[in-house]
Amino acid sequence: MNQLNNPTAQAVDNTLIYIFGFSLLLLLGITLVTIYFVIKYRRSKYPEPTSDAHGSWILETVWTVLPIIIVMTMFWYGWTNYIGLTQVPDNAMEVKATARMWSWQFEYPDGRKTDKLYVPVDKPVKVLLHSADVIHSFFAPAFRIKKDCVPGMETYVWFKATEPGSYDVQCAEYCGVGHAAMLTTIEVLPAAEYADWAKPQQADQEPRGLTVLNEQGCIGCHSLDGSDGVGPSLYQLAGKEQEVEKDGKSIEIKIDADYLKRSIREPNAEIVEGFQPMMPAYDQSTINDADLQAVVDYLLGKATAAKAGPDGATLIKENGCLGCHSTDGSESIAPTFKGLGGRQVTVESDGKEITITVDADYLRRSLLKPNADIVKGFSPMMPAADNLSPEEIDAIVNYLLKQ
Ligand code: HEC
Ligand code: HEC
Ligand SMILES: [Cu+2]
Repeated sequence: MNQLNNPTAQAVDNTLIYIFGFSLLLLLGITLVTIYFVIKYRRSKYPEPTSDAHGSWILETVWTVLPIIIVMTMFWYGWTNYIGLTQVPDNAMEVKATARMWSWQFEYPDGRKTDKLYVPVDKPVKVLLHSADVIHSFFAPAFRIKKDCVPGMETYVWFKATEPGSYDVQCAEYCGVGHAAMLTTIEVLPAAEYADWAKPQQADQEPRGLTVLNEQGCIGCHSLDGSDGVGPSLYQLAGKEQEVEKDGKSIEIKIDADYLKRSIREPNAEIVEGFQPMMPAYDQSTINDADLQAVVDYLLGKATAAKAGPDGATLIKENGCLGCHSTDGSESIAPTFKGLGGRQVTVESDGKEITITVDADYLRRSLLKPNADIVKGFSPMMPAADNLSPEEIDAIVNYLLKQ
């Protein structure tokens, strides 16, 4: 709570100060006048009433009209500022927030998911609030915004941060044993840093094979888009039949990893029909075996698939698993993930107690049908991970097996 000059905080604070200011003024004024009269007209000094007033229309009008004006301005002030909290500026960026026992997940328009809310400074943000289970409440004190997240219903809040920083978000609706831990932050980044954060991470994830092709100048003779140059295009080679000249004879070869490795290490062993034998040989000292493998994987279309796959460590963070499970061995409401692969667990299955060694099947079942086997000593409160794709489930299972 280090900054309050943002629009929503100002709206709420101004209304509060206005109402509180008048209340304080009236409290002090009335108390002081009361004390003054009590002392001044005390009985020892004036045993008999001294005044004989029978009414004053001026006084009555003033003390009726003045309070009406005061409470009506309080209402007007409160009303307009409340409306301001519900009217989202047109240029607002939308983020979907999902509350679940006991974590927050934020989903951005490009599909990216995080457990903290990342936003650029000086940009209005509309947060669409959802709940995956019970009622939670999104409370960001620095922006003076608080709204319930209700299952089956969409609510929203908006805010605009005017200074970079990290601002607390807390669940403000008691939602079970993990409620107090249902904390996260709004990370407000300077515009340039946010753009950096939001840009697709393509550059970093370029497959190694492609990097080698560029670095070694292969692209000077080979295209990657299907057009032939000095050498044949390296586009979609996997499984292709290639006419080559080998020992003076023309034969047909099916392109596979061995053939590709040979084409690079000894390009003159087989010459592709229609091309000159002018490709230089690349030996171990130029392209080592690991890079050769990376190039071959890339040319066979394997590298990209492996790279783009979801990552288990990120998935368990994004999907709120760490709201209940730990990775450091500590246990409260749910078993820890530490040492899970190969662990012996005692579970209750159809009312019987059985001991199981944790393997991929068991983990998959735990995720998709968490109530089929209940780990002994814990309550059946794990939600089914049925919002995850099969690839994501696999990635999580592989990750958990290695814990
Ligand atoms: C000076 C131009 C040149 C350079 C540089 C070059 N090549 Fe070649 N490459 C060729 C030619 C010409 C052929 C076809 C004749 C042959 O088979 O040797 C060829 C054939 C190939 C083939 C067989 C393609 C097929 O369709 O069967 C592969 C694979 C290949 N090159 C990969 C590479 C890689 C990887 C590099 C970089 C490490 C590279 N080339 C660098 C000229 C080049
Ligand atoms: C609301 C709390 C909660 C959340 C969120 C949660 N779990 Fe669980 N999980 C539990 C509890 C409690 C158990 C033990 C009882 C049972 O077996 O159902 C459990 C059991 C498991 C088990 C079996 C563990 C063992 O020791 O045999 C696995 C695996 C698991 N959870 C993975 C996950 C993953 C992955 C996620 C995120 C997609 C997740 N859980 C989200 C509460 C939770
Ligand atoms: Cu909550």
